[in-house]
Amino acid sequence: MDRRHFLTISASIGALGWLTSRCAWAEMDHAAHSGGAPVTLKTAADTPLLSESALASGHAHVPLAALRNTETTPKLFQATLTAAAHEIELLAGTKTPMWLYNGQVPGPLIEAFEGDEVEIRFVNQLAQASTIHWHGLPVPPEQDGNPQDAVPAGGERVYRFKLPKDSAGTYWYHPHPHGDTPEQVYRGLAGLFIVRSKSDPLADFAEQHLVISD
Ligand SMILES: [Cu+2]
Repeated sequence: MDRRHFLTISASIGALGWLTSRCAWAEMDHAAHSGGAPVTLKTAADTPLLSESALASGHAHVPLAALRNTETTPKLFQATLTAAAHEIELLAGTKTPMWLYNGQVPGPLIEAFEGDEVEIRFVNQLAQASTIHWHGLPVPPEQDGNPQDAVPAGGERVYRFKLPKDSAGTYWYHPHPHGDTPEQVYRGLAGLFIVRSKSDPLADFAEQHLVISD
């Protein structure tokens, strides 16, 4: 990896990490001001922090698992995202309860092209209402998982939108129900959405996708 490439990747990771944490905090702030259920976060006083050596390190980076397109028709991306509670072994021997899309942390990576039609069936197996908000994507309001369009616990719906020309970029998706957005995001519901261009001038660059959460 040459230095320039490294800087490019660092800049992308930095921007995404910043975006993710900034949005999560903005959502918490929003919930605090909109009369949503109070958000109670455990503090270090409740739960001691892990030692630095408790987490795995030194391993090769594992690529993000992609959401498989179940449709063979060209220019159509069709798949299902199911939000549900899971227990994940982030630490060997310890089960951590999380709420996840398709059981994956982070949620599956969605990759599609400008001009594609996207149809994502959302199955809500959480015990509370939820939505999927396509953060930053140019999506019609009624398809953008806004709080007024919540999918009830046990319900489902299909989100349909077309990825317009010049929308190529790195985005993320997350729940956006009224009042419960912070809890659903910090329990693990979030994933990357990459829109590609057929004429990407940087297509030959190697990529590595990281999702940074806290
Ligand atoms: Cu957002």
